Amino acid sequence: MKAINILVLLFVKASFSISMCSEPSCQCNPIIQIGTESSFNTEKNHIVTVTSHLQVDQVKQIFENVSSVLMDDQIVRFQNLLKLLDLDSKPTDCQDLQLMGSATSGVYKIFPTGSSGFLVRCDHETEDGGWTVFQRRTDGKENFYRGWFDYQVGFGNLDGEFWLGNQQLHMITSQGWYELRVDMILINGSRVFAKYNVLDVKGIDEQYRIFVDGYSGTAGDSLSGGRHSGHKFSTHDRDNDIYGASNCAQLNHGAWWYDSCHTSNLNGLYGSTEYGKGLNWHASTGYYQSVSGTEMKVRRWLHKKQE
Ligand SMILES: [Ca+2]
Repeated sequence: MKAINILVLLFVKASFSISMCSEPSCQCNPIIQIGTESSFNTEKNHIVTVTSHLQVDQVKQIFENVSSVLMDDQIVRFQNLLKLLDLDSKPTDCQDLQLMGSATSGVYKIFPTGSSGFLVRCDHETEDGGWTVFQRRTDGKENFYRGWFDYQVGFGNLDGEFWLGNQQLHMITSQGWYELRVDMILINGSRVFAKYNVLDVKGIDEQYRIFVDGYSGTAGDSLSGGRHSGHKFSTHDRDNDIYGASNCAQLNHGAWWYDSCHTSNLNGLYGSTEYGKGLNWHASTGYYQSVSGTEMKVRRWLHKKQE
């Protein structure tokens, strides 16, 4: 496809805010200005500058008219603008909450597609924020050696240690393209992270199989590649691993996307120095050390285009 460089500038009046616009009489009065470079063809020039009392439907129409020539990041910006204008929309993840004005990390309710809503922890501090946290270990107070159902629906305390739930993770990551970030604290206190451009967690029919790719970071890669990506989730009472001789979740006191068995085990036994049973991230800890803190989080980088 011919590369088209379009400068899209979206301005929203300073007076515009979600809270003000909750009033029925409120005039949101958004101003949208779209500047173009010469390569943007004349057919689309009628939207070069739009400054009016646009309604959501009008903006959607503009979006539909130009979406075929927009780059991915520009589509995201347009979708974000639509969310700001659509006062009836509900946040589908922590990134939506951030776009709606939430700036403080904490516990919020989100409404992923097809869900009636559930509480999550949002991280609005790390790397520009907008992260939906699905796993957290801080002090070892929560029991993570749990069975299939607990991992399916989630457990723990969103202000402390928790697993959000495989079903919830699947619902969130099914909404678009998501990236994954794993933040860890080593026993010497230093912080490391592993980030992956792509995360996909399948549903119950595939036993919450994970796909993860595109590593960057400081922790080393202990999750993508053949050891975990492409594998089903296993718990001590459901052996979905490929190790015929035994159950990896039982062997490693955890619950994870094991093959036969792991290079990471962040749901393992907190503080353990026993081989393979601790909160191992092999590239950082090897198999005999645990990390002392973890947070696993996802962030959308592109909505799936409307079918
Ligand atoms: Ca097995």
